[in-house]
Amino acid sequence: MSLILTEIQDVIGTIVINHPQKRNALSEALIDEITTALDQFREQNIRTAILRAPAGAKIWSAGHDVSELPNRGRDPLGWGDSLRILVRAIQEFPAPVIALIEGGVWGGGCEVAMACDILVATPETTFAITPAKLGVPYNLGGILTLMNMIPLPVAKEMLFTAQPIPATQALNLGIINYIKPPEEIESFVYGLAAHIVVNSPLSIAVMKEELRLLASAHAITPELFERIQGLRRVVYDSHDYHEGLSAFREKRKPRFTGA
Ligand code: LCV
Repeated sequence: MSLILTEIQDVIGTIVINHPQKRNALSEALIDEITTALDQFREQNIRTAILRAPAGAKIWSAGHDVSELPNRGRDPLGWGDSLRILVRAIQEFPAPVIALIEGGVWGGGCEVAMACDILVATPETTFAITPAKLGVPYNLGGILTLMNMIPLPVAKEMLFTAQPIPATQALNLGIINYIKPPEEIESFVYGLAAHIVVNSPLSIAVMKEELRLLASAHAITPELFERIQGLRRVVYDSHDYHEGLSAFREKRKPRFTGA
């Protein structure tokens, strides 16, 4: 059974993440379908892609599929992790990707939404960044995304509390471009796409790539990289990481000890 739906209208392609039973948790299978759809859109010269959940969804995405996170001792968010593959596929897609967001966006779902080029959300949308809830060592790419999008004190608050922020706050922070009511969001987003697709796709593709390269152009020494990876390793080797995953699977509150 397909976990997404796709639709093409002229040069606008839509991907609907459609696995409500698991609240659109981003499993490897689901991500594989999205990246395959993006590859097809690329071949079909799609000039704007729209990534959304079904109309009226209460959860846009519950984030990483926690049941697929590796056990203690292995980096859960490494380069080859499927969520990172999806983030790169969106960032490297040679046309704008608009996130049409309804409902809660959790953990890795925030990274996927923030990888999109333009974000439009309904008033009920919330964003929660959750690694601390699970005992997960957040990766450098994820941290950098936050640092590029959110003022540092807010990024810290979101990371440390793991509590959702409302759409109005996300708008004030510039994380999202617009808030639109559910009955208007679709026509608004397709109207935005219509403005994009009449412009030069080559010019847009190059500007998107320029922005991606410049936004990630942070000098980092081997020593700094190894130090951060060493710090992260302490977390994914820890009892806390094991406890976070166990608690999620057993549907109970975690008892973190800091060890
Ligand atoms: C697998 C799920 C999930 C899920 N995975 O429905 O960025 S990081 O570091 O944090 C990264 C590692 C990450 O992204 O981690 C995931 C972060 N996500 C969360 O913390 C959200 C976890 N989910 C929830 O809190 C709730 O499910 C929400 C509030 C999204 C929806 O609540 P609701 O009452 O509507 P249920 O909790 O009953 O979930 C329905 C089914 O979806 C599964 C969940 O286990 C349940 O499965 P069963 O029907 O088999 O019991 N599910 C939800 N989220 N991230 N599975």
